[in-house]
Amino acid sequence: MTERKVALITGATGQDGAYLAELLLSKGYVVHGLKRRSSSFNTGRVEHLYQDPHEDDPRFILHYGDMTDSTNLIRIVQQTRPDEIYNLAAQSHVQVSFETPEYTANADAIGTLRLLEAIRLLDLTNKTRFYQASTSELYGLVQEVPQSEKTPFYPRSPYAAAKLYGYWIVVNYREAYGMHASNGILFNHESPLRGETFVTRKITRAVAAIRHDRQDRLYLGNLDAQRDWGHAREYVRGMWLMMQQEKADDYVLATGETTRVRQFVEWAFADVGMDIEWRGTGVDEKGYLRGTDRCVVEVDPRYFRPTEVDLLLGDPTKAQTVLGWKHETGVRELVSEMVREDMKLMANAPVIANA
Ligand code: NDP
Ligand code: GDR
Repeated sequence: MTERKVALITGATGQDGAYLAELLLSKGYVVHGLKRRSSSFNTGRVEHLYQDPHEDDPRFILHYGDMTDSTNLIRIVQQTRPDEIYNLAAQSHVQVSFETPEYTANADAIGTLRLLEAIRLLDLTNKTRFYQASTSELYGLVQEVPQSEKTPFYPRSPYAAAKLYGYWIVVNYREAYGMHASNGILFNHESPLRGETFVTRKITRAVAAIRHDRQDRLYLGNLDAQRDWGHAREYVRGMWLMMQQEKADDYVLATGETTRVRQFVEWAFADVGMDIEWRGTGVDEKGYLRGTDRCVVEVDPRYFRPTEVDLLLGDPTKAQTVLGWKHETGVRELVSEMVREDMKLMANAPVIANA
């Protein structure tokens, strides 16, 4: 019998971690995941994969850990001796990174280094392959459209600056030590499992709440930002494909189509048969939003970022050619799936506080 492959996923409780764990389990892997200690349950996205640790030979095992704790990471890598590490854990919210820049650097930048060092210290350089969750946020200030592996980086947030370190330390460990370490430069990818504070999920959740009369308006920031939105389930397959290549390398995963936030909002409300009343771009001298009438979508400057990324549009040609990867779900279909799932959740939710 051939040995099962072993994977370690950091960020296993996040959107991508959940889809990736599902994919790897379906391929016969033993999957170890890192989860953070929290005062309430944070494993909702992987509940369906949960296996009682008392069962014989469990294939999905969660370990407490944190990207800011070297000894913990070294111990988990030592215990699990993975064939593949997928480093998905991160403080992944761009706006929050302006509030918590030092923590974001610690978890996202130095956390990546800690894992690479764990592989090296434990003499696993020739055994363990490494995937780094790099991001289209690295491109930041628009210099070239569409953006490919060759486009220069210009990070526009503490998050992106931390991820820039992560990107380059991965390249360096590949070149310096011959490690099989790859960067997936992934453009935005969403799903019904997306965190509720990212704009797509915030919108689809609000649409469902408004449709069910549980919320009367949706506050948003920059409606003109343009993003290349794909489906998370398809992007985790791209991560896995990168790890199966003989040679490590860096790849863009994107759809090659970009959409404004405003358009996403329009499609989402259209799906539940509602018209939008757009309101307010300013605040009065006291800092209150102008206008008191009931409305559906209102711009609130508190969601503006100190520095914004205006336009992301990826060129996935290399991934198509080398990995044979291509997105399947278009953005319009993605919106409908997310609205449909949030409508179901809202119909079953007892009481929801106004967002
Ligand atoms: P999520 O925010 O949904 O998940 C992040 C995961 O990281 C969660 O499991 C979270 O734990 C965990 N985490 C956060 N901080 C720490 C820490 N200090 N120690 C250990 N675990 C931690 O992100 P996504 O799934 O959307 O993204 C996965 C990765 O891909 C991230 O690195 C993100 O930056 C990157 N990325 C995402 C893109 C996207 O569009 N989704 C695009 C490009 C890159 P908990 O559940 O407890 O919060
Ligand atoms: P992003 O995703 O910053 O691209 O990072 P997010 O959904 O937060 O923002 C996308 C765009 O929408 C604008 N926006 C708002 N954003 C939020 N969150 N809330 C609002 O109310 C709002 N109104 C407008 C933003 O200004 C922005 O332009 C995501 C994360 O998953 C990162 O981890 C990942 O690296 C990148 O995608 C690629």
